[in-house]
Amino acid sequence: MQKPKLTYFDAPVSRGEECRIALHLAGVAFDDHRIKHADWAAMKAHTPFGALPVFEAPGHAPLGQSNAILGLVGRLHGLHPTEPYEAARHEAMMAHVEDLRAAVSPTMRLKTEDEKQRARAQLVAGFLPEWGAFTERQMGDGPFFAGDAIQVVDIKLYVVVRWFKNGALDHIPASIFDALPKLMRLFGAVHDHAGVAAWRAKH
Ligand SMILES: N[C@@H](CCC(=O)N[C@@H](CS)C(=O)NCC(=O)O)C(=O)O
Repeated sequence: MQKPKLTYFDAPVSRGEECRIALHLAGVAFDDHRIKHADWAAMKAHTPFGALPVFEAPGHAPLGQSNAILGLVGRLHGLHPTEPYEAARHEAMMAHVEDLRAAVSPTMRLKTEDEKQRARAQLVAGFLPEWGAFTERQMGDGPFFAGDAIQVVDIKLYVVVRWFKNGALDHIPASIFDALPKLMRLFGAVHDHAGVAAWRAKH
């Protein structure tokens, strides 16, 4: 293996896309290995945690868990704080994003439309606005999570908010987080960031 490799499904979404964007912003020339869902079952047992993304760097064991990958890339390339307490504050927000995915993702596996509608109505009535309010409370004067410089936490927040804003989740309004000014400012700042826009244009 000559260069680092990031393996994820062939779609510009979720945990894999946030790692790809981080690697791109870090200026890392990486092998953007995209797999088909049909090939996943055969690969699953060979990954560190039975899930994607997986990051492989020459001379190191494969690394799973999106937040660990983001933290590593951020620390190596100036996209994550060096001060331990501030780094932990960013890591807490990244874990908060994973909590959001853990709440919403099970509704994608429900068998009937009725079950899905009911589960999502519950999220809209409680978990999602609470998640947004707690997120907003953690944010400062912006435009990014910790001021003027984009960091891996911003990429993670951007990708997860885009999931909702794209209207991809039936029964959850695409505008669910629109009333949160700091989160929306962050979303806009990441979206308009030259490196992020360049990545979007290419993929
Ligand atoms: N906590 C893990 C979750 C990884 C995860 O659930 N990945 C999904 C794709 S976003 C996956 O691999 N799904 C296929 C499977 O679990 O079999 C992380 O943050 O990387």
